[in-house]
Amino acid sequence: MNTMAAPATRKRIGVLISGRGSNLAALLRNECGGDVVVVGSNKLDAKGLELARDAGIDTFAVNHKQFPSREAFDQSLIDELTARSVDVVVLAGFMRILTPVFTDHFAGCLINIHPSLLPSYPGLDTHARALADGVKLHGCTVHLVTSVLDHGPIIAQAAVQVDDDDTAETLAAKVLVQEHQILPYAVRLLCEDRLQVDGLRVSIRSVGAGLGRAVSEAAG
Ligand code: NHR
Ligand code: GAR
Repeated sequence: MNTMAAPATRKRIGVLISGRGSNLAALLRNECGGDVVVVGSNKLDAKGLELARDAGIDTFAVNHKQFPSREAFDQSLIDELTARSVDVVVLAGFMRILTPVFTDHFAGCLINIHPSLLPSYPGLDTHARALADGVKLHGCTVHLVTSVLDHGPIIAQAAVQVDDDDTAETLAAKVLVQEHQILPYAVRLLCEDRLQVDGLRVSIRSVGAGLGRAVSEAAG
């Protein structure tokens, strides 16, 4: 009898951006457990859209200003993403707050890279705020997105030291290097169904845990 579990199909990933797309590039450079099939933006001129097109990836842009409400904008994003049968959505420098219309639709398959060590510094302008507070450690967080801004279950974090001569720009550059490490890692965990979520706590199942169970069950 064949006790091998069927290989799971690769997840179809949609990435939402608003700007240059360096985190998108990190996803394309690294194995992240799935395939980036579409990149969308609320900014028609986002540099990251060009990067995606150059890589042969489908793109769309929807100008949020052309919608009567945040909910209507969110619904158009859902329509674009579901038209491409996306399983996982990654916010990679996406700058529009999403309503429950969107976060409920993609609950559990939606993640964000945020440039601070959450729960410190949710929201915008994180590097300048961290410097002004005199913190000695700063960093980035990948979390599952819920309707509460920058407050979903944390999947991965990385810290950097704040040096005396850091400016918001030098600090952002140091944090960005870490973002490019932890985002592909976290997307891979999500795509491989390895996240176990209990309230705000996320634990990571070891590789093959599911396969081992499937094999032992099949073997009786
Ligand atoms: N939506 C929900 N519901 N939950 C989260 O955790 C989200 C989210 C949407 C985006 C990214 C986030 C970040 O990592 C993100 C997380 C935009 C703003 C913001 O204030 C805040 C946080 C984040 C993204 N946006 C303004 C707005 O009115 C517009 C700002 C601008 O265009 O520059 O939407 O930090
Ligand atoms: C990244 O630093 C990301 O963490 C941040 O924007 C930058 C996007 O860079 N996200 C937010 O501030 C979300 N509010 P990228 O376009 O080069 O990936």
